[in-house]
Amino acid sequence: MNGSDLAGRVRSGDRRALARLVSQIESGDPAVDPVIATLIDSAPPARRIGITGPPGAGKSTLVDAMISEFRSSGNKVAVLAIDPTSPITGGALLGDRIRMQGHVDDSGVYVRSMAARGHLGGLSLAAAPTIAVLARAGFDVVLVETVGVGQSELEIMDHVDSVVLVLAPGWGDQIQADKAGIVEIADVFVINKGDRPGVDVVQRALQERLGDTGAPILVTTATTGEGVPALVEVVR
Ligand SMILES: Nc1nc2c(ncn2[C@@H]2O[C@H](COP(=O)(O)OP(=O)(O)O)[C@@H](O)[C@H]2O)c(=O)[nH]1
Ligand SMILES: [Mg+2]
Repeated sequence: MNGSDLAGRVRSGDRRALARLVSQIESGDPAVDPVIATLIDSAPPARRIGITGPPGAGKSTLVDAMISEFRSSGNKVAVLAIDPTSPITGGALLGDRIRMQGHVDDSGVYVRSMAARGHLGGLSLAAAPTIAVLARAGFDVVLVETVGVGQSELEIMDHVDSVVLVLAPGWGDQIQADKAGIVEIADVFVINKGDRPGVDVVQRALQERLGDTGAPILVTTATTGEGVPALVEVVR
């Protein structure tokens, strides 16, 4: 298959072609560069939404609930889940896949995991073209989940249209510290685990930090889906 054939197949929604292309990107194969260029030239990107925040805040659960919400209005959704704690594909990545398992039989949903370690030249070198490709592969929305801790995770957020920072009760101090600078790059703020005590503490810490920037602060309970329609309304 030549490059333009592969690009055409990816655009038409051929999942096997898409999976192959992403694997080639991950392995650093330079042969894919013209294919990516063709895809980028072929169409404007789908809506790209970054979901970031500390480990355990409920990002993957929230992504799963967002998928359901997007699907209920007929949108096709691709997910790129990136986990820096996983050496290859184990650990939390497996958990993320299980969390999004409810959508495996849905042809309108595509979930791809990517381990953060082991990418020559840095994670965003593989993530950026993958996001570009997913955004031209027949989906309406691309959700990118990263753990908001390191510099490379932050860099990935340069490649999305909108950044959602997910926090949970107990993470108020994280807002003050924020060594990575994630608060600056986020457009939308979510306090997840709305069913747990301490939402108001995080809310106040966020309001103090954000001042009157007008950035939306939403409360969700990802496990029940509460607040998720409002979130999707803001980011779509
Ligand atoms: N009580 C409660 N637990 C939640 C909520 N959202 C996620 N969790 C739980 O929090 C844990 C971490 O969730 P996960 O989505 O893996 O977080 P991630 O590391 O940010 O991706 C899991 O046990 C989830 O079931 C929520 O809204 N309420
Ligand atoms: Mg996760």
